Amino acid sequence: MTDPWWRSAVVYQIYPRSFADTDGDGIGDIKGIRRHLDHLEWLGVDAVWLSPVYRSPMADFGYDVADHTDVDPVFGTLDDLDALVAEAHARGIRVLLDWVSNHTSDRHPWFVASRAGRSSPKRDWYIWRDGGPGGGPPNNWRAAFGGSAWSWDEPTGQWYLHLFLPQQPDLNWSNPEVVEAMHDVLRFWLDRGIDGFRADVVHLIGKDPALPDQPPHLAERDLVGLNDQPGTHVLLRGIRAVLDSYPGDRVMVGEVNLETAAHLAPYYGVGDELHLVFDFSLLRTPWDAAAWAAVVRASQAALVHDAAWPAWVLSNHDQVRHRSRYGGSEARARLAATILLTLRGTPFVYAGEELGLEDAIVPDERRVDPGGRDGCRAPIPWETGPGHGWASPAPWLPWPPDADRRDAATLANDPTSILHLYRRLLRLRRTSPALRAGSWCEIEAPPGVLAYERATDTDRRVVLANFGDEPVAVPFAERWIVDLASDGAGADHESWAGVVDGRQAVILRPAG
Ligand code: TEU
Repeated sequence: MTDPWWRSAVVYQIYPRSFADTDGDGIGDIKGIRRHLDHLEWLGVDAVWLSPVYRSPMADFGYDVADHTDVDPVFGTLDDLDALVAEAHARGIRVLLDWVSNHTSDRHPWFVASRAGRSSPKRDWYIWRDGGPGGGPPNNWRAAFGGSAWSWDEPTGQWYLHLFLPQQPDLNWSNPEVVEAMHDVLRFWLDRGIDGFRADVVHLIGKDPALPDQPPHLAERDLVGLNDQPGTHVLLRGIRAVLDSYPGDRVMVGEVNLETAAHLAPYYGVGDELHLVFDFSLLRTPWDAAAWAAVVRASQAALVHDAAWPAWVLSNHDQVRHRSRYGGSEARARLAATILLTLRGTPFVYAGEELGLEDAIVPDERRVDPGGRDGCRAPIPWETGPGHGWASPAPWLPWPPDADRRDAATLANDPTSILHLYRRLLRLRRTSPALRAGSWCEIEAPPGVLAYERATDTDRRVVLANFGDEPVAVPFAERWIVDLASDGAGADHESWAGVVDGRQAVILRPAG
């Protein structure tokens, strides 16, 4: 059996609002994505994941879905989306959609019906409860963006649960009608040729039926204990069965926001739950070789089942971009990209990281996200000059720093740019079985250097990443050739001199 495509893929995340605007409203649209497929093909990505493009009141910029089977007019039409899928497929690029599994918009017809009355046939599609003993919320759960996770509905005299905004009521997945309706949403898109989904906070769908209070020591943190429920696994098996009933290795990558790889492993089941589970550990790891090594080791130790293939992430639309997290250093961003794209697992690249973008500085009066995540959602600069290739010179968020020098066109013309580094890394992965599918094994190196080998029976690569600022000698008995250096220094394909420079990563292959 050959490996499914997604095990050797590089997936590129597009936040459609911020990608490219063609109609001049300052908001990115689907036509904008179509216009830049050349960039994606040239870069060499295998698949794109689009953050939500469904009809939405945009309280959470699309993560509040009001119609799962139509496109919001701000992004275009269903025809535009079909055209995008066809054009991407023609270039060998697969398309994943975001499937917002845990909640809908409060304007979704399901919730409108649910809140219409206690005897509504859809009442039980969401999570309604009477007040607690003192008349307050039913329990002490907090919503992700602050405040209680419960809102009072005056006309029907009950509270409804929302782990995110009040405009995002949680679906009741213990109701089989909800399960069926959400499976139908998947089928709608699978029938249209969508290659898979990124499942938003999918670990939250199974809830402890008792809805117990959060233990006080966890009260201000994510609802980890309460969110990691056995019932979720039953639901994930049902979801998996829907995908696997289609040909073509459709994929479900789950956003499971739990602490460690050990928490993530059960979400793969025995190859009968999620195909991939994001590991966000690197997003939380300081700039330290030993800490990075510990993260990768923990993943290796936890994901022991054959079907449990890692999925690595450095940046996304919820977190400060990694170059900003690393103090703005492009050298560090290059080193991190070299690791991301040579680890064992499926890497996810967030649009703009290939340009080395930092978060935008967003003045208070321009902040729009209830979760404070505007900076990493700054528009992508495609060209120099006003508008940077956007149809409107004034997009919905400010441009990222250096937009005039970090636009895609400028960097494409500079073979030493970070954009070319990403492209070379993607090519190298394609041509190296070891990098695509090989084992991962840490090798001994001086402190401050993360060193590992990727190997199959026929191919071997060594990666050395020097997190420090000074050159470090790494003695090896064998002779090695430099496949690629993250800073582009020295001629590639030369014999390796045995020293890795400060803030440099190198990929080596055996000589001869
Ligand atoms: O995010 C889930 C989530 O819990 C976080 O990443 C959260 O946004 C972060 O902790 C706040 O700093 C997913 C989506 O990626 C996010 O954009 C949505 O807002 C959220 O679910 C609700 O759908």
